[in-house]
Amino acid sequence: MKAVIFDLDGVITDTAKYHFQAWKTLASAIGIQIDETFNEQLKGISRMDSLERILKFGGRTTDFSNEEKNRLAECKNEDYRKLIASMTPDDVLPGIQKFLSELKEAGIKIGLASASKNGPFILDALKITHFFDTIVDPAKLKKGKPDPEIFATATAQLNLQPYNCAGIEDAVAGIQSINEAGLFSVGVGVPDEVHADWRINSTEALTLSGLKKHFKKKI
Ligand code: B16
Ligand code: MG
Repeated sequence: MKAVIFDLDGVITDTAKYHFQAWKTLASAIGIQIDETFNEQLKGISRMDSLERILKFGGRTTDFSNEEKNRLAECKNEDYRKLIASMTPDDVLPGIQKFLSELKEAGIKIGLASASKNGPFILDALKITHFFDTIVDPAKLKKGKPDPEIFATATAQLNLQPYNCAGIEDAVAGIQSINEAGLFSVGVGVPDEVHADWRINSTEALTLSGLKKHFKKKI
């Protein structure tokens, strides 16, 4: 195994609660009420695709021009940026800091495959940017998760073949992206109906020895 590619939200830190809060405020301002169950569908989904899903859910798909939709998405992002402004290294999920150190010491490359355009800002706030050998820019992708493009791009940026890499995800769309791109998939708390090569309940279970053991088994 030559590289591990991380998702951000739900794997490195829990920004889902802030995304939810910001989307809930925005949706409610245009007369749509969303709850936590609906929010599960937005995990790993790009900002604009999330807005489209909310509009569809509220039956308002055709009510806004592209310009208005861009403004709505921007409005949500401003709100979201305010909520994440106070993030610190204490917000790194359990086990992640240690796991990143283990990978670094073992000479295994580390990549980020997050749908979030705020990814680099969040890594900085968490003070873990230095661990990353590559970060995919989601603005340059043609298709978002569940399309394999984002994980395939991460491995290509490292000049590695997908089968030599592992990807870690918490969202259904994300794990589908890893599987289709041909990486070894690690699912953190993903529902039983989606396939993950190694299934764990919490990031605390992430260790290099555990990952290597399961990775070898698959090969
Ligand atoms: P932004 P991930 C995703 O992050 C979130 O899960 C998703 O809810 C969000 O809409 C998306 O990033 C885009 O985020 O608005 O900050 O560009 O799970 O792929 O790390
Ligand atoms: Mg995620």
